[in-house]
Amino acid sequence: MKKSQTFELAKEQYAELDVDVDAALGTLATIPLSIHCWQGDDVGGFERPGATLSGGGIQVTGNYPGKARTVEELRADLKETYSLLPGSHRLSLHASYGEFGGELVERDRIEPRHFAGWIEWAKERSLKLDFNSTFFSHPKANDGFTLSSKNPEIRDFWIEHAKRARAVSAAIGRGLGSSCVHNVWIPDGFKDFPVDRMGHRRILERSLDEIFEKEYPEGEMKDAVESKLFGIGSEAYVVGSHEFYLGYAITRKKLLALDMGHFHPTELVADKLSGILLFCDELLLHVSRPVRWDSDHVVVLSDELRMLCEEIVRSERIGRIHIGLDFFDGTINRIGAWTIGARATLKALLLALLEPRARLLRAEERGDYFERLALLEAAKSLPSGAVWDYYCLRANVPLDVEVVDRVHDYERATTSKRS
Ligand code: RNT
Ligand code: ZN
Repeated sequence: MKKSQTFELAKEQYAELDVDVDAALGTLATIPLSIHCWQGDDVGGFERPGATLSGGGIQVTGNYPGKARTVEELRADLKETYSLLPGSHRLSLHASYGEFGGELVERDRIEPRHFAGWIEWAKERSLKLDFNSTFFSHPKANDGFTLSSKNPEIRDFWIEHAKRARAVSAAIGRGLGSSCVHNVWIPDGFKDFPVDRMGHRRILERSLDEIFEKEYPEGEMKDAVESKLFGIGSEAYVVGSHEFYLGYAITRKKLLALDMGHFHPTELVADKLSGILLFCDELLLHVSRPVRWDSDHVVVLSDELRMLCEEIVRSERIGRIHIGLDFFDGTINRIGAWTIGARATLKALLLALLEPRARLLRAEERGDYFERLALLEAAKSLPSGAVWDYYCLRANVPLDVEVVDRVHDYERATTSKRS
């Protein structure tokens, strides 16, 4: 049977449950993912040749050959990745990925001109960019504190870095005509039980206030703050905890960033959205897959991801929820990793858009929880695969199994040639 026929049959089956498949696909096409640049080179960046991720309580494992070593290689790999994804998506850059022309530009000296090449490149492709300050892989982050450091010299250095990252973000947003989401994540914390929990949090509050003093038009940039439960070396205490940033984001009208790996293992980010959205206008998500800890595994179509996307769709605030990806696996083909994670996220969104929502809601409101459960179970085996395939075909991108050959071809032709 032809793909278009299976799609038509699938549509009929969904229509029986009052689900409008065309409308679902129409909505899906409007949702951009902010693809993280750092899967391409294991969070290395371009500050120094051969830079690797260090410090900051995050880790990449694996030495699969072919990682991007230069900005040109990273751009080529991104181009290949985007060609494997249906829809138009954004790119999330870290400050450490600037083009510094072979010179060592300190983090507190970065300027929009170091990102002009990215802006040009993005413009040519009608791609929009998001940005991140980089508070790790740096000698001034080695003692475990940045913005919440009690040492004013360290603290001021990082405050200046973040101010400049905001200026870069605003330049990006202006240049590309799309507000750039600037995210702040700091690794600050203690390995063992501290005595001055409040002290560091108070310092962080002040540092952030100083960073955000300058206001930029919303159309140019928006700030997000990302919380975390623990990191390697900050097991007992993380300054930027969820409670801290929830309070901060609400009182300062900032975006709260929720990373799926930054909570207790049984906590669901999905459950948090509706509570937070009542008090915060906008959110940033870091879609990730923690395996036992914040391990940043490649995202797959897991229950957690499905539930998250269901809540995004059900909230009816899709336009205000910025969906960023955050995983990095150095043990497998990196273009493959990007593609699997991004496509899994899109699929989860599609499944959520195909939910027989009106019927589910009626069952719930009638108190018929058997019917609610039965419908949720039935929805799992509805022909969403046929809808997804059709969506990919229509967008002129490969089907899931065809991705395998495409990634292997690119590997043979390109990444395997890198030493
Ligand atoms: C770290 C945070 C942060 C980073 C990226 C590289 O735990 O999740 O978002 O992963 O900034
Ligand atoms: Zn994150």
